[in-house]
Amino acid sequence: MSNVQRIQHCSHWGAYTLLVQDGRIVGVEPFAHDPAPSPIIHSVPEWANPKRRILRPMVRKGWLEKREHSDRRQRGTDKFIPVSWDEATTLVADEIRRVAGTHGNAAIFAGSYGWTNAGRLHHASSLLKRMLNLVGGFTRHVDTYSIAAGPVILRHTLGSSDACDGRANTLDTIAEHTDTLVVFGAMSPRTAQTEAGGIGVHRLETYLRKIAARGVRIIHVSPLKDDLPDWVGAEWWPIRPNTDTALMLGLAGEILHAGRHAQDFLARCTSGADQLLNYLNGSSDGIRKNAAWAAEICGLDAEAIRQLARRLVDTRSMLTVSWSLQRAHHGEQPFWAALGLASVIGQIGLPGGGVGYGYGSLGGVGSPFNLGKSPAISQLTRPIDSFIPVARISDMLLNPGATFTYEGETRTYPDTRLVYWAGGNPYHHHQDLNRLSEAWTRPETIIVQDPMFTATAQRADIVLPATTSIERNDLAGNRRSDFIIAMKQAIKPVGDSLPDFEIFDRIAAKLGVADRFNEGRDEMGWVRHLYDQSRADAAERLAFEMPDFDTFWRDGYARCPVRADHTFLADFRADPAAHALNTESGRIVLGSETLARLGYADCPAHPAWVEPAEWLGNRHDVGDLHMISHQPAGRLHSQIETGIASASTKRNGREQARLHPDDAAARGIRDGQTIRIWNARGACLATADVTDSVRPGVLVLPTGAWFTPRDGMGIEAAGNPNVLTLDIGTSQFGQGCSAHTCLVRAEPHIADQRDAFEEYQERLVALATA
Ligand SMILES: Nc1nc2c(c(=O)[nH]1)N[C@H]1C(S)=C(S)[C@@H](COP(=O)(O)OP(=O)(O)OC[C@H]3O[C@@H](n4cnc5c(=O)[nH]c(N)nc54)[C@H](O)[C@@H]3O)O[C@H]1N2
Ligand SMILES: Nc1nc2c(c(=O)[nH]1)N[C@H]1C(S)=C(S)[C@@H](COP(=O)(O)OP(=O)(O)OC[C@H]3O[C@@H](n4cnc5c(=O)[nH]c(N)nc54)[C@H](O)[C@@H]3O)O[C@H]1N2
Ligand SMILES: [Mo]
Repeated sequence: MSNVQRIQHCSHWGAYTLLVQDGRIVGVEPFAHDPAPSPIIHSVPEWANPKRRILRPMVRKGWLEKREHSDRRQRGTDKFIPVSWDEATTLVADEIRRVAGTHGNAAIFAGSYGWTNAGRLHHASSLLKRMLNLVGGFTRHVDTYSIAAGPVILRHTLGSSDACDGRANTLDTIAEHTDTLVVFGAMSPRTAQTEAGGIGVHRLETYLRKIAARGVRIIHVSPLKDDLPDWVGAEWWPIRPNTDTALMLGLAGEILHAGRHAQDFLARCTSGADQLLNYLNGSSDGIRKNAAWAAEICGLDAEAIRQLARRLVDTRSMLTVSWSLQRAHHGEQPFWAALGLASVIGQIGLPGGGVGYGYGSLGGVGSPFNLGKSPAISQLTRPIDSFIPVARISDMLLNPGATFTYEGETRTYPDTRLVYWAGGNPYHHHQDLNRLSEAWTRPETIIVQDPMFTATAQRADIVLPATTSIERNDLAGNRRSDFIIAMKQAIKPVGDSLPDFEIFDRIAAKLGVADRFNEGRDEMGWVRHLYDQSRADAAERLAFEMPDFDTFWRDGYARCPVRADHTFLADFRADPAAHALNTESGRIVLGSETLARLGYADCPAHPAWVEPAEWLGNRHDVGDLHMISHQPAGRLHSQIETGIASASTKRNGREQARLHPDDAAARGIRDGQTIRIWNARGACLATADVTDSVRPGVLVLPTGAWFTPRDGMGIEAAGNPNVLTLDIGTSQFGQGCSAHTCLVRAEPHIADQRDAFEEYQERLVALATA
């Protein structure tokens, strides 16, 4: 092809080259250094499709007429009126001033959770926070939907969240030293496709092949068989969802009853171990935690559990726990119980031994990690300290002034008048969307900034169209990636959209703080500056030479200083006093004084089995299925839902729900049929995928289908599982989201076979044709 330009770019799913001819993308090629590129790169051209985009700034008709007195129930129904950028930015700046002046800055909620794009300059929520910190601040969020209960409990029991942030044992050491690997959840190329801030090299499969080639015995504990690739040769233990804590405690109990527990390690390196051991041997509650006890709860074989317990202490053993396990009611417990089990085994700090969290949950977890400074634009300092735990958004909007607890503190929800969301999609990510829809009627004003006409943007008062990353210049990088990658502009902005930095710079100008917002730099000035900061840090702190900016920009990538071959807590194990952890005892906490003082029934003072609110245990009704709403294979969350990689995972224009042949037969469901999935919170449609790769009693429906409610019928047409999920905190302590705790029913749906995209698109046309 003649006159085809080759343009280096990167997204959360990896680096790639865009082939551009006459201003159009005509091809996508993977990054030459990537052994396992993600198919999602081929969805990128869909970003340029104007049908999916917000083409100009728009204001909801009712809001334009009545401002804070508008009928907020018309969100999502009222027509939008197009306005100029000058009008739009004036409306936004005036509204920020009004709310801050009348109600105080805490009445502005700008937590704005979301993955936005991989660029470190045009990182929408960071820029929003930077701008608002210059005018008095805002209410923010803490933790993430990905991990909240996990890091909260690990900070108290292990002194930091490093072990779940990609700084536990690196996978190269596991491939080399581990004999027995127990995988709780997944270690899947499906989720390892993505990494927040982009990834140069997808390495999970390379490590898994090494692990398999060395004949490591792998026990895979998950309700879904393909959470580990077939070729790894694991033994599948199809556990009942949300019961892993019982299995971990049962294994620890077996080891204790056999007298094989690591007494020396427990004494030297842990505190409060007696509380855990007394619970395991039943002296604290009269119930012995052993294989038989665990088997009953988990729906697994008791003898297999007994044998595994022996093997864990006879061989070098490593436990891995996916982030998904803590995205469930009492999600603190599986993370803490795994730490307890690893302590009882006593191999923490030895090569290939111990416990780690989130391997493969993101592509960089377990890979060599970046020791340098990852490029990031500063959010500046916070003038106020108002926050909510990230997943308590509906609670906050519905209950202004009410109290909530977090990490042992009691705080108050602010009275939110203005919500500004940039680069996130709560109608994708939040649980119980019908409850969110009620909460969404509470704020006086909602501003959404996004390239796509998302379900959230449809329900805003002011929508600001951002460009996608391929319409501007930026750079990608993060703490778990060994490359910084150039993200070069490939095409012109679609419609009247503007780069996020430009949008906030214009609003900052109206608020009189542009100088401090932009510090005198334009887009390329900032890209250069952020790169130079990382380069200088690598040189000064680590004596690592990165190429100069012009070389980086010409080549399209630069390598960062990384650490491979890392054994977590090796120093601490060797000398616990000299390398004390940042916990109440300086050691691993297995019985917590802090939690004992708090006395929370839903987060006890030692790792414990506490029944989740919904599960397939004794109290469920026959006919219930436990729904796992895991990450979608063909896209990142709701991003590029209509792209080729995402569309190829659908059937009959809908998301597919996997269920076991026995469950399908019992309900008269045939493979490929449209089914209705429902519970007391909502209902959605999906296409049945009948397969014995799921445990009986479990239904797997990926997240990310664009929220397409049918007016008046209470049914969602595209297969968005969050109309069904439960919106409660993991516990009073961690307050994470409990997405994976959810019972549903399913039945054949005798109705039209309409493509859900078409229904979605009709709504967009109806809203935007003013
Ligand atoms: N049931 C259930 N729910 C879940 C989960 C689950 O396991 N089960 N998982 C949870 C998890 S782990 C997460 S992280 C969340 C993810 O939730 P989100 O991060 O909110 O999901 P995304 O779809 O990635 O939303 C990103 C938004 O940013 C927009 N965007 C992309 N690029 C740009 C840009 O350059 N500028 C601007 N302004 N916007 C941009 C996209 O169009 C999209 O609307 O979902 C959570 N929800
Ligand atoms: N392709 C793609 N990759 C992604 C994302 C995406 O949207 N698309 N999102 C990214 C993000 S933001 C995050 S945070 C990570 C999340 O990474 P994870 O949390 O690891 O991913 P999930 O897909 O939610 O869950 C992994 C598996 O855990 C299993 N599981 C669920 N509940 C239980 C349980 O109670 N016990 C056991 N033993 N297993 C259980 C399910 O079978 C599920 O398939 O994924 C990232 N990777
Ligand atoms: Mo996440």
